[in-house]
Amino acid sequence: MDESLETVLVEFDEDNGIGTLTMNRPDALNALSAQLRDDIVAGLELLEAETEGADGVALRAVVLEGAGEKAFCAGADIGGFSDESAGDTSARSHYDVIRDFPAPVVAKIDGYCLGGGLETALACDFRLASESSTFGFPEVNLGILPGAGGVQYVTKIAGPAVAKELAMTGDHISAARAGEEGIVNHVYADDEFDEEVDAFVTDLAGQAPLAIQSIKKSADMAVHSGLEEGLAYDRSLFQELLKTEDHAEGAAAFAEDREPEFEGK
Ligand code: CO8
Repeated sequence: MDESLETVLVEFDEDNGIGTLTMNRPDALNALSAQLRDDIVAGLELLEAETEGADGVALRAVVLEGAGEKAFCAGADIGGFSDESAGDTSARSHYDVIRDFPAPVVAKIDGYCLGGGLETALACDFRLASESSTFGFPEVNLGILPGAGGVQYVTKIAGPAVAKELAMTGDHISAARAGEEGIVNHVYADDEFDEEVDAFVTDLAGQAPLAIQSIKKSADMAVHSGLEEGLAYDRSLFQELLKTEDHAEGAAAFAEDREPEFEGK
């Protein structure tokens, strides 16, 4: 499948189950206009609809990337602040849709990752960055704060001092520093970036999809629940996974000393 929405390109590779969404406003460094935010949601819905109903789980992972050479995303579209829904917190946002999406979403970050762009990356399950990427919350320079959970998430990941430094200074930090602080999972050399990301996502897409879905739910639960509640939730997920064909396949493959072939059943 290859679809072109107004500001997002959508691809699905049936061979490996990997979907790709490309934010496609390179002249504006992929700034999040209302159209782009809507198209990210529409693109994810399209991927989900196109792949459902097949035998097992066809969509195994989604890569979210930015078009052009300079940016993953430079944040909210500054020109569109006053007349659109950038501050509307009532609607289900693209951040919510990414967080709740059944397949893991990997932010492939090559260049600027700022403001709402960093918050978009933080809504993803993984952040993989090229070494020349830069990160920051420049909102303070506009007299606002990162309104889509940026301070909350960075505080949980890296502690309040790092979150306050980013959000109060508006300074950019390097990919290396973002890696040290745990804000990104991996930082790769620029000339190896595409191939390293491909390898990471291909591995992810080959894992048992129902287990992956449960692990996503479990980790997200841990962010906002108490330990007892989280442990009970994990026990119920575990009992469900024990009943799946994927579990039987994983155990059989181990016993037979071969690679498992998971179908998401
Ligand atoms: N919005 C709109 N256009 C942008 C944005 C943006 N955020 N960032 C860059 N552009 C445009 C520029 O205007 C320029 O357009 P043109 O060529 O027509 O003049 C083009 O992209 C290229 O940009 P530059 O020439 O500035 O490129 P540089 O390499 O010199 O600089 C920077 C790159 C450092 C990224 C610089 O463009 C910059 O500082 N951009 C603004 C970044 C910013 O402040 N982002 C935060 C916005 S606020 C936000 O994200 C809040 C989210 C809250 C969500 C709340 C939900 C409830």
